[in-house]
Amino acid sequence: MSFKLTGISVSPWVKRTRVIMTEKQIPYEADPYFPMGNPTLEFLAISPLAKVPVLQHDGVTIPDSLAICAYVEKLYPTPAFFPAEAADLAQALWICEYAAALFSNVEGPLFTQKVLRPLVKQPVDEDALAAAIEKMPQYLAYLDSQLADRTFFVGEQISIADVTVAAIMVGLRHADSLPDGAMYPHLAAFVARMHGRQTFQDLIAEDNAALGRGA
Ligand SMILES: N[C@@H](CCC(=O)N[C@@H](CS)C(=O)NCC(=O)O)C(=O)O
Repeated sequence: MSFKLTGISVSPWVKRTRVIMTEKQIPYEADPYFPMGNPTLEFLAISPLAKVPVLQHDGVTIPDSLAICAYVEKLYPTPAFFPAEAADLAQALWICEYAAALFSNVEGPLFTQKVLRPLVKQPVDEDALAAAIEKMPQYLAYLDSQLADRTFFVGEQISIADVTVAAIMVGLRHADSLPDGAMYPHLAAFVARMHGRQTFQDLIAEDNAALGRGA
């Protein structure tokens, strides 16, 4: 049965799903739809919150990226992205939750103001931009402290936590706001490593094309 993934991959939530499906070598059809606050009735029927991504597979419809990642993990257990050990799994999911707050409070507003609005020739909301910039250090410092000298956020191998943080960091990359290596050395090195993976390289190139930017 084929997999269909709806959602433009500039979205970090679509991106984390695509990275994990690609790393698991699951073939899928990508439909780069974005509702832009004005979803079609057809889209609402598969995504009640009007958000991307949505996965459709074998009569199952899943309108949330974490649920999608958990679903494909069950179907294709290797390579694993959900840690097996209880405390590690809890920590990985917590980092995902923390990254969601980084998305809502920092990356989303920054990306909207610094990338999307100029792209569609809308004025930048300077207050929204300043609020996001003000909140950014606390998030970056916490993530840096959670990594410390380790390669990955949890355990010895890549997990959903790493993919999620790195996916959100792609938005900061597009907004020229990546963590400063002098202030957040662990996080900056982590982002460089993660964005150097082929799966991220390919999606960053796809973003650049969608955003009308050079590589
Ligand atoms: N918890 C959801 C969040 C998805 C989400 O926020 N998607 C945004 C794009 S990044 C969206 O679809 N927004 C729709 C809109 O703004 O119209 C998930 O992980 O899938």
